[in-house]
Amino acid sequence: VDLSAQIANMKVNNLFLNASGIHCQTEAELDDLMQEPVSGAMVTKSMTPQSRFGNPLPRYYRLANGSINSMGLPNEGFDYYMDYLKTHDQIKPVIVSVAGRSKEEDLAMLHTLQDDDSYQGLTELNLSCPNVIGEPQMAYDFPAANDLLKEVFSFYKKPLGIKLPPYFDLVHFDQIAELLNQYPLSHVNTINSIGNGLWIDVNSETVVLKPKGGFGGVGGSMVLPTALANVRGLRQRLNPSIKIIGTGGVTNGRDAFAHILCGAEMVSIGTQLYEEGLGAFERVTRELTDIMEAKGYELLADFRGKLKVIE
Ligand code: RRO
Repeated sequence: VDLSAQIANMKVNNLFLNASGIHCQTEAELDDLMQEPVSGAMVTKSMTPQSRFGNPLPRYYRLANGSINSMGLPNEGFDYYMDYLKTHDQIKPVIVSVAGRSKEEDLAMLHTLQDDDSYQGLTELNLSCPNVIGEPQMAYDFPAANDLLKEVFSFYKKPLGIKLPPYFDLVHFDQIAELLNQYPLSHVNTINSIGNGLWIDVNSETVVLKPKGGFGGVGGSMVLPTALANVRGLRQRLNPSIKIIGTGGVTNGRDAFAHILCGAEMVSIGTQLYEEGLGAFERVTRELTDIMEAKGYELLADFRGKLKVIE
């Protein structure tokens, strides 16, 4: 079967990539993703202009059906990743994820990307980090997000997508889609972790994460229904030119198949990739291939977005 996909100028022969934040902070980790033989693309850890240690530890905790994290945007800084791109062969496309801590930081990084002729890749603006202390998730503030995008697209001409948090009300799907449809986005990536969950160790009567009193972003299979609803809800509302990267709750080929049925062009693996290691790409790809073969599907387009509803 053919698992190829395309977003803007980025063509891949396999639809899977890491979810941003997973195995993509350091040069060694990026090299691992670059050498991994199955995944079609990769994305960097969300970056800020300066390197950051992030939040105090413990800041990741494995749950029975997922994970909770409050990493706090640890990254090596914008220049480190630009240098990585200039000094490493790109066997597969690299999406650059930017997450400034202010509008000014976002604009500064995007200006540098726009002005760098050697950079022609896809960029993703993360408007949905739930874990930086004192900073709300921008994509829940529609006027602020609109302000930022208006300014960004006044100068930014390369392919740009945005990373969204999950929405939970259809009115919010309507509102964010109407806002995003004003802009020539290459894609939206949905969902980020479900922000500000809380897990408790009942024996010790204590939270499991140190930052923010234990509050953190929830990921893994427990968020799959929310992820599918967001891929589906946005696919039904966004301009067809805006592709969707489906992220959230993918642990096997069936989950990926479901994301594609909802309209995903590409699919990311987060918590499962962290827990299983990079071999997850080969396994999930094989599982998806098996399902497609059993159903007689040759292309992702044979079933992408073709979810059936009960009349
Ligand atoms: O670094 C993080 O704490 C983090 C980020 Br930037 C994000 O976008 N999503 C997430 O779950 N964690």
